[in-house]
Amino acid sequence: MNCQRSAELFAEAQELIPGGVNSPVRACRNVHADPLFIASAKGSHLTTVDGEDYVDFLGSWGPMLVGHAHPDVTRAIQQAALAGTSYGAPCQAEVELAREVCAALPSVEMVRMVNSGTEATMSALRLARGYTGRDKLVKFIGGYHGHGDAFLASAGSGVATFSIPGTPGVPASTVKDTLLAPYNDIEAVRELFRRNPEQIAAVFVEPVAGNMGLVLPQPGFLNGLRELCTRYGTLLVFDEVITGFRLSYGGAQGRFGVLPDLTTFGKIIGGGLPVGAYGGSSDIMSHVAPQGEVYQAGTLSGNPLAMAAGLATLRILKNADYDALEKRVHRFVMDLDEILRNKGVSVQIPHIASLFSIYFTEAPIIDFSNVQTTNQALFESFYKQMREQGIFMAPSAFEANMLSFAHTDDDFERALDAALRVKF
Ligand code: HOZ
Repeated sequence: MNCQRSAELFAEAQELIPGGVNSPVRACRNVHADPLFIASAKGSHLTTVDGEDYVDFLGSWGPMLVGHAHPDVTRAIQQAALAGTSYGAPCQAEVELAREVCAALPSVEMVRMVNSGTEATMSALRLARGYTGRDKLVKFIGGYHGHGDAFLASAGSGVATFSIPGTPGVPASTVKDTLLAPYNDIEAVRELFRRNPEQIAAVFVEPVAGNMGLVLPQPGFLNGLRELCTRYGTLLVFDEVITGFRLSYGGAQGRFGVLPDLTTFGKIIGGGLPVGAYGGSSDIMSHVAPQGEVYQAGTLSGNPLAMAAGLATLRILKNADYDALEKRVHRFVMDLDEILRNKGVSVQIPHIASLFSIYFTEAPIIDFSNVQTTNQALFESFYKQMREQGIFMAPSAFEANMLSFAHTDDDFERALDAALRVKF
């Protein structure tokens, strides 16, 4: 594949933007590749500035569940733009999107729109602290909830990808209240509660972990968290920034039947525009200013373009056949697994709904310590050879691939053909 123009732009970008990118993982450093610069995207495909076509398995890290440039979404954005791009005053689309979100998730009676998943989790943490009058939070090792200070202890995503131990700039006093447990380890969480009774404001969890690669919750884990939080008066916060509207229309909570106290959203609810949100019961959400005293604000929150894109996306998803997509993804993963095993490598490909990750290991993946022992050299080799053949995948073993309703059988075939040609 020709990458010459991408390389030129990357060289220029590195003079102007730290690392040449506006978000670390996309720099592809840990797989020793340069990023591809994208000129356009349509459906399940990306076209680079060099005019090369790629099947997109990354989906912009999650938002593109209906595919790129879906005509309904594009039209909604165009119409909204003609009516002005920001008012700093309420608009009807905010109410409509809030109604749609509340209708989709029984645990959410009120929702506040923000501009990113990071903002959503930071705001949810403040609300949980304000509501409970407690300071501590529990998060899971390898779990990622955006780049808010309190969450950057043993975080996943880029923090894991680049093995950043603790981020300079985050005061020790800020993370001292962040308690850590291994993902899927309910006993460890129980112990944290025993040692810190009446001090834990919230347990933050990705109901399916998607930022240490994909790690599925073990049976009983989410229910166990629900029971502990209820017993200790702690808020259970599901970070559904990745899983919201993806695992099912009702998110991971709809799929697993475990209801959190607060939910954070991002990605899909903005239809590819910058949106995040957090929501929960009216009782808890009424503590947010100006109804309550927990302050949180944003000039572009509820932005009319972003609301229009989110609404159009949810309207498509409401009638989408999630089961059919999951079956197609499952078949693809099974075929890929067989192809790779026939090459003599050990591989695990956990998958659920339209998400999957590839780990080169024989050991089952239960938590971040398992992910850390996977073979990174094999991952790098696989990633590069797939990319060279036009398959654009998550550029880190600590991230998940995110497929869409736009992926065709041809796309899957092309990826399987590419995998057949990979040499280890
Ligand atoms: N936080 C994203 C991965 N989990 C990365 C987003 C990006 O680099 O665009």
